[in-house]
Amino acid sequence: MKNTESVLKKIENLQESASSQLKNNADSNVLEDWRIKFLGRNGELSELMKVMKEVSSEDKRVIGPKLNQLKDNLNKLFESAKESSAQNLNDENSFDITLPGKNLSYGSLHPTTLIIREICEAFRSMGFQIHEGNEIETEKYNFDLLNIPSDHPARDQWDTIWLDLKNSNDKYLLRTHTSPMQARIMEKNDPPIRVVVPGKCYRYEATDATHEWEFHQIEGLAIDKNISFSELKGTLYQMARKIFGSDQKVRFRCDFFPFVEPGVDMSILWEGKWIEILGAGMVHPKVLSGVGYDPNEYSGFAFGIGPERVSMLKNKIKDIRNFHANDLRFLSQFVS
Ligand code: FA5
Repeated sequence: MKNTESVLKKIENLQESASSQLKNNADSNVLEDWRIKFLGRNGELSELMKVMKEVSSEDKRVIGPKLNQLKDNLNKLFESAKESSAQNLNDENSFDITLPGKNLSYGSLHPTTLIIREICEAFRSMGFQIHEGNEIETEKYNFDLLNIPSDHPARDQWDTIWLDLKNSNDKYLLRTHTSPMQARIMEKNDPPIRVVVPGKCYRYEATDATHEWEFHQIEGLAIDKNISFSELKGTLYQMARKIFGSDQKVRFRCDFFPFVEPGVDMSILWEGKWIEILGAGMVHPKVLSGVGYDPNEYSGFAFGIGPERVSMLKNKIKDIRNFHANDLRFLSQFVS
């Protein structure tokens, strides 16, 4: 007579060794070997079944269901292994490794981002830091601290998008230029300052080939003791040579901005024509004193560049509206 305990142990062992020997993704030959070994006519399960003849009818009631359960389990194991190997086989058949791979299309940097990075890098190499600012401004920073009081005719130059913010004493607007960052940076820092501030600006104006209502500027500001106009010229000339090439010619002409004195614009000679790319000047003493700097001690220069216009010249782009049209035929020309 067989001992019930030892039979139950054998059932358990067979279950364990059968499942541990059935490898994932086995090929059909390995599967068949497994089937013969465990489920075949002379396999380990059949062998174990033979004990039923040797046990008492009382033990049969305990061992019988366990053996049936084991048989059931082994059959299920086999079926599911067969299914998954068939699946693999199908996958392999449908995959022709000799076919050329599919090209993934990558995103790329926007042409505005590219030119902003290029211009900022030109200034960074001359010791300028890069800083960003807020696009929603108050009247104080966009106009008042830049020596543009509310009755000043210069305000008419900027068609402004005012914001109707409830419960606020300040007047808010979408900044018309990046120059408010001059005051914000000077208020928070002591000289020496050398910084460029790229960012978006907004003006309520009709669009055409060279004007957008939403565009970018890169503001620049350098404040220290004894900064002179020749440093302004030298810095901007160097930037133009870095962006457009070492033989680039530039031209400065007088211009008026209330927050600089004197004020200039800078043009570059491009395909035989002088094209204006930025406004600049020596920071006005009123702007310096407005942020608590002593104009007798400190001086400096500021400038505001339109990066889209620079990119238009460099890349022969005829219409500024291409930058925001989201047309892949345009954008994909800038994939580096
Ligand atoms: C200004 O906005 C001054 N804040 C620049 C400045 C800064 C002067 C510091 C002195 C000292 P202006 O409006 O000219 O100036 O704009 C400067 C540049 O921004 C232009 O040369 C042009 O490149 C770009 N720009 C201006 N308006 C638009 C527009 N509607 N669309 C695209 N680019 C524009």
